[in-house]
Amino acid sequence: MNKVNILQIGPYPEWDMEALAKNFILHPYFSAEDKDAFISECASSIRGVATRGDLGLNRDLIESLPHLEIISVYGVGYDAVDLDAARERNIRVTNTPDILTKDVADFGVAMMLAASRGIIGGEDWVRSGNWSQKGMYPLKTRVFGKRVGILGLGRIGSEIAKRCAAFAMDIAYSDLDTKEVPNEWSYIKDPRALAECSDYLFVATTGGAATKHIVNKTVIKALGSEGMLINVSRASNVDEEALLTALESKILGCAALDVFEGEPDLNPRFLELDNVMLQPHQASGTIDTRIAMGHLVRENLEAHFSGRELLTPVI
Ligand code: 8YV
Repeated sequence: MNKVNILQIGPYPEWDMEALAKNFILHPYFSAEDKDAFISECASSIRGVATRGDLGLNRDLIESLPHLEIISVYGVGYDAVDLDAARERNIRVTNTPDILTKDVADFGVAMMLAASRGIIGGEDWVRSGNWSQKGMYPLKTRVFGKRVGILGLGRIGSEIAKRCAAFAMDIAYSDLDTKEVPNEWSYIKDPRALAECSDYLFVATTGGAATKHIVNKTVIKALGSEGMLINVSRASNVDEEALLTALESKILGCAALDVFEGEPDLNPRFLELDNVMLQPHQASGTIDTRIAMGHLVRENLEAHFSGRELLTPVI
């Protein structure tokens, strides 16, 4: 296979960049100072794009690449890729599903446990000397046996539910339709009604227009002053303004968030709050998973340019 020119939208781990550069000519868009000049210089040679779930590829960039054939996403979420623009040009799009599911579920449950049991604050209490000076750390919130609501019982939502079931928690879920699940899990179609009967509400839906602000002011209020919202999906699924106002006024008890509007430059109001756990979009961030994600990105590109079937096509 002659080396094909690939536009790389965002950095990958070093090992992935080296592996990609073995079979492709990489054009690092992320390090270009003048991005427009960079694109006009390489646009005519670009046949593939390597991007990330949090970065995607918008219509302007797609339209600026006349010979683009495939967009390979490092991530399961492709909501940041303009699929309509890709379809109009029969451009293929791939993602990296399944291989990150369990790590993302682990991380969501870890955030629930860490925020409820004050694990980060506890570490601080010890390191700051408060334990010896002020005595025992304040008591925190029990997790096992509580009620969990899962918004979006897809691959990640199902794995979160399984893990919570192991904590003897009551499981309820909302999705477009009922799913094949254990009898004791209940289906509640309406997100507000689901929030109303949940102590913990996990947001595990895909991102995009269809689920934008599915967690709105009413849903947040229904979750209530004792409730916790946990988001390991996309910030766009939550009305962030309503969330901030509810956390500031304690209408909502607390939140544990891995994704933010405008990340990594999140709204500074979050930094003022003591009832929110903030994480840097790392739910799939394990070496094992990222190696597998990089591998799948390359395999999809190599398959396409070798005329073989794509491994994980979106379109
Ligand atoms: C990112 C994600 O792709 O899988 C997704 O959709 O959002 C993440 O796994 C990853 O953080 C790389 O940026």
